[in-house]
Amino acid sequence: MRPALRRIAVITIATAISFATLPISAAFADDNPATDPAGADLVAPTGTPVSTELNSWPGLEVVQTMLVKDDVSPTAKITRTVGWGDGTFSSPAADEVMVMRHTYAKAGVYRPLIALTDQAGNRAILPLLGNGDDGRPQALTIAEPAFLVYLDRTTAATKGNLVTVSGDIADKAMANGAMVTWGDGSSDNIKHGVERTEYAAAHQYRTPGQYPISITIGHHSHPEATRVKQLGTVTIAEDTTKPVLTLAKPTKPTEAASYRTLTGTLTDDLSGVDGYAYAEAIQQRGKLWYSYTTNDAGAFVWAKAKNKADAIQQAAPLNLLPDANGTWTYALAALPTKGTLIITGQAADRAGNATTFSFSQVLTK
Ligand SMILES: [Ca+2]
Ligand SMILES: [Ca+2]
Repeated sequence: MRPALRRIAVITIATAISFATLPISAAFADDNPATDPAGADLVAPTGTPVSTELNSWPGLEVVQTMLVKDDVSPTAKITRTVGWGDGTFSSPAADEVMVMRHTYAKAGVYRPLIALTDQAGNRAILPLLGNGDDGRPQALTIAEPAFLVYLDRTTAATKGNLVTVSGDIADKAMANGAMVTWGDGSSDNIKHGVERTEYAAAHQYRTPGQYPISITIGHHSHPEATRVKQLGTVTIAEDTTKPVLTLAKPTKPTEAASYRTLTGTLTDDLSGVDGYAYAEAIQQRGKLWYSYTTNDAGAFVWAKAKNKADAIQQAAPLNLLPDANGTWTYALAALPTKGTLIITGQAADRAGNATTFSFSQVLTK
């Protein structure tokens, strides 16, 4: 124990942090003569951080905990004063594991200190957050979250099309996830990993209009605390035009073999064709009706039906997938035969505008 050196250190720190509210006598209290009788309390209490918050937002309460012990004085007799570094001080309850709460009003980098004094007046002034890897007192950074590094989003779309928001949330003091609010009453939670903070979300609007989009995040250790970032509006345009769905008539339309591969077009001028599109094929052979459908084994066959309505009902919907040019093809696994071939089709654009076609042809060979 080197009381003289400790006193100098105490005075230096106390001066640096303007520990003005501490009684001056306390700063010298551990400068007792080394001639104290054996068993006297000569050692100042210790304070070990248990859990610390190193990042937070202005106006949000931070919680720091510290284990406080002394070699002689009981825990309840150790006095404590916290200097938060923003000009305010507090005297937390004298628990062994001491919970300290403070709300910083302003952004800044703070290095809070704590003074622990035992019954004999030995006092230690310690960094409240302990020392970092560099041996220096750890700092607490209070800042509004620079949480949104904005990357990309849709600003205009046609009804039915997906509006996307994607970016990177760059803040250590953020939630495990964030939420996109689309402005039409709906929202989507965004999940991301501990290290990766990229986010992406997509939404489909039902009604044309202008919608404000925002991102909300919560603090990682205070989920109830949120910050909202307005991203601006997206404009959704109406689409009232039907898609165009056609079936190409074969060059030899009366020959069954011409229908080995059906082909046609599916296009839409606005929202796009990814609503739904399918065709169905039935056939009348004399008085009998057949439908192109699957059997119990899952293979496509021409199956006998009771009547025309039954044939329509049991016909399999054949999905039509247009390529980038709007051309679709569909290969039939089984050819029709002589008789009347009826092919119908239905499609809708992304906005829900529907269209149909009906094709009828007598096959003679
Ligand atoms: Ca002591
Ligand atoms: Ca359309």
